[in-house]
Amino acid sequence: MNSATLLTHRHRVPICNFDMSEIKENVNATSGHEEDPKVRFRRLYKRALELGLSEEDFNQIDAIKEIKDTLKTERFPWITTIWSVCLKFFLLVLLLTSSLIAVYVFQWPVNKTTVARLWFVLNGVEAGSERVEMCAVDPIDYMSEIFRPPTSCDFCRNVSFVEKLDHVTPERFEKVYAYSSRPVVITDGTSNWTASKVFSYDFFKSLYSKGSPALQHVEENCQFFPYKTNFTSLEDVFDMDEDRALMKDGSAPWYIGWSNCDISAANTLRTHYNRPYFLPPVAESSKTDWIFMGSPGYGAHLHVDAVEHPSWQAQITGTKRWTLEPPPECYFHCPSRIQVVVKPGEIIVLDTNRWYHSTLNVGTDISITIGSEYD
Ligand SMILES: O=C(O)CCC(=O)C(=O)O
Ligand SMILES: [Fe+2]
Repeated sequence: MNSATLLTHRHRVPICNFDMSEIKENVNATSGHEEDPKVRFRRLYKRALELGLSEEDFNQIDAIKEIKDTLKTERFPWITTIWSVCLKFFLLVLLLTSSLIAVYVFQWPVNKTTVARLWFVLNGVEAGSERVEMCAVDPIDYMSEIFRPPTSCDFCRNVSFVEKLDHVTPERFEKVYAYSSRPVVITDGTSNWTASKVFSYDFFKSLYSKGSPALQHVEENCQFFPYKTNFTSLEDVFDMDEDRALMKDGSAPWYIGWSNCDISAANTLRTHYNRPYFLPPVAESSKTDWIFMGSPGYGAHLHVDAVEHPSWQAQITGTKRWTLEPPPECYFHCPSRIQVVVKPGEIIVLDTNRWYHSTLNVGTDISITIGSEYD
C-alpha cells in the first residue's frame, strides 16, 4: 500500500501520501523480540515524520491527544489536585449562596430575617433586631440590596410630593396611606404629647444612666447606629463632653440612632407619647421604639431597610429633611427623588422597605425623633 489514510475515533483524517512500506519494515524488524513500547513508539514517530507526516497530523489523532493529556497530568499531579479542590470549594460556596438567595427571595422555609441573621453570623457580625441588620451595618446594606427582590413600581408611580395632612381619620389613613407605601406627613399627630417638653439629650442620658438596666439592655439586645460618628455604643454617646452634647460652636457634629427594647424605659417613654391617633384600630404598633438624635447638618445616609412593616416617626424637636428615592428598577416609572421637611410636632409615615431614604437635620436645634413600625 503506497498511500494511507489514518482513521481516528470520530472522523477520518486525510493524510498526505507517503510510503508505508518502510514503516512496515520497521515494525517487522522489531517483531522478533519484546521492544520497550516507548522506544518503539518514538522510533516509529520519528520515521513517520521523516516520511512526511506532520506534528499537526499526529495531534489530530484522539489517542495521541489522550496520551499527551495523561502525560501532562502525570508530570504535574498537584495541578489536578488543586483544581479539583478549588472546583469543589467553588461549587460549595455557589450552592450555599444560591440556597440562601432562594430562601431569602421565596421566604421558605424561614423568613428573610432569619436568613439575614444567618448571613451575619457567617460574616461574624452580631445579629440582633432586624433594623440594624438591614440599615446600619455596611454588610447589611450590601446584602439587603443584593437580595432585595425587584419591586413593582405601582407604589411610587404617581407620587410626586409628600402630602401634609391633618385631622385624618383612621379609616381614610387605612384606605389611602397605611399599606400603599404612599408617604405622608400628619401635621397634628403629636398635639397632646408631652415629649416635646421632656425629651432632650439630658433626659435620655438619665434614662440610660451608667450601670442602669435600661442601658445594659440596650447594649445587649437593642441596636445602635453610630452613622458617621466614632461612637461605639449608647454609653459612649452619653459620655461625650458637655460642649459637644450641647452642640456649642466648634464642637464636632454627631447623629446617632438606637432602638429601645427595655420595657421599663419603654414605659417611661410612653408616658410622653401616644400611639398615633390616625393608625387603623386593628394595626399593632411594634413594641420597639426607635430614637434618632443629633446636631444640625447631620443625618442618615441614603439606604433602604428590610424590616417587616412600614413605620411612623414623630419629630419631637428640630427639623429634618427627608429625601426619598424610588428603587433603581423604578427610575423610569417614578419621580427620581422627592423631599419633605418634617417640622417639630409632625409625624412622617414611610415604608422604609421600599423608599430609599436619607435624612438631614436642617434646623438649628438638636433633632430628636421617636417612631415605630406598625402592621
Ligand atoms: O431618622 C433618621 O435619621 C433615619 C431614620 C431611618 O432610617 C428609618 O426610620 O428607617
Ligand atoms: Fe431607614
